[in-house]
Amino acid sequence: MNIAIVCYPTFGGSGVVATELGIALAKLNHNVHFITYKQPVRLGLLSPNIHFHEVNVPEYPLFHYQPYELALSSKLVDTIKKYKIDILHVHYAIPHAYAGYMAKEMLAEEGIYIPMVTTLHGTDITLVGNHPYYKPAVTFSINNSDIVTSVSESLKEDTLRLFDIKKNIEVVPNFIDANQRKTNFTDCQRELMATESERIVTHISNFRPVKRITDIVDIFYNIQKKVPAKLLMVGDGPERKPAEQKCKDLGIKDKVIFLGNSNEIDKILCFSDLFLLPSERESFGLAALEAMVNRVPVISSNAGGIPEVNIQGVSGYLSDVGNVSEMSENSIRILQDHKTLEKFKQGAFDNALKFDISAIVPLYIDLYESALESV
Ligand code: GMT
Repeated sequence: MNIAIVCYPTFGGSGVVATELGIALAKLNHNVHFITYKQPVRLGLLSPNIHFHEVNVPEYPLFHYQPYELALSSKLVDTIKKYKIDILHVHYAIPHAYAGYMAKEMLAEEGIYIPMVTTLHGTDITLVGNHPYYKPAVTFSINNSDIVTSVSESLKEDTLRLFDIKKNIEVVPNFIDANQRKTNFTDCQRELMATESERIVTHISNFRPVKRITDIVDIFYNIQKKVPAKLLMVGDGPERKPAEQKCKDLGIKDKVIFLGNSNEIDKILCFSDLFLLPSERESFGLAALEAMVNRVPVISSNAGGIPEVNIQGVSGYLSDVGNVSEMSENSIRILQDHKTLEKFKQGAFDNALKFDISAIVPLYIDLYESALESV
């Protein structure tokens, strides 16, 4: 198949999933065309099966907001015609499903029919899309997609509760490639980050308020009082500065390393002992799954779809949002002795295998085929 994928190219979960899916489809000999404003961060070298088409938005001083949706839908029309695209897969409803719908309509005028699969990722439904300013357009573009998927049962329920949806929503969970991790596992340079006796606690996100970054600092503050430890904070965003200040105020700044955005997530996770994800909301928690496949147990909140990914007492522990003291106690329980830590590391890895790419990518291919049959 010739498949066009529209996604955000930045360090967000939806862009990562879209990119990994495209790479997997290309390995299965499909032609994959990424259409977005920058080459996606997880997309390495382009290959004969992987193409990238940049959406350019010319600056015009009259416009307070430059019309990205317009440029994207025009680029979609051109690319779909030029490369004879069979299927359009848009990740994140805003504004991708809306631009995709417009492209479909323009192509229909020329007698070209292209099915559109829309994957809902989380904040496009629970935070941004639900805003009254966006809601009618988001509802319209979901209802006018040929196939709609969500990354968890929880997100499906949220979508049906918050929007007037007339379409069936298929749940296709996010995934990891367990095999790829095994082969990359040789250059784990733990000694660069901590001493032999210290445990390494890690958090990875875009540091937005929904991630409750200050809870992470509080949990770590409690951990390091009982267990020698370092905290690695990976990513960047509005909550980073306040978190750095809080570490200074608590006198733990020497034990916390802010690494900024990184493309070397697996390298960092391979020497981590515990992953913290106390989010206010989380449709899935891809970062937690990436931790688990690297044998890192997870202490998380029980928000949204996280309970579908992190299993209580097996791959880690879950608590109510904001219950910092319970999250701290559970972290210490996992970290305090080697035997318990090893048990949770194995539990995390075994649990991650349920989400291996080999089980999930065929689900998308089946959906593409059924969308094409309906043409
Ligand atoms: O939450 C983020 O940091 C990024 C965001 C995105 O839209 O890229 O992530 C959402 O999609 C991910 C991939 O499906 C999910 O794993 C995240 O749970 C989801 N984030 C939220 O729901 C807050």
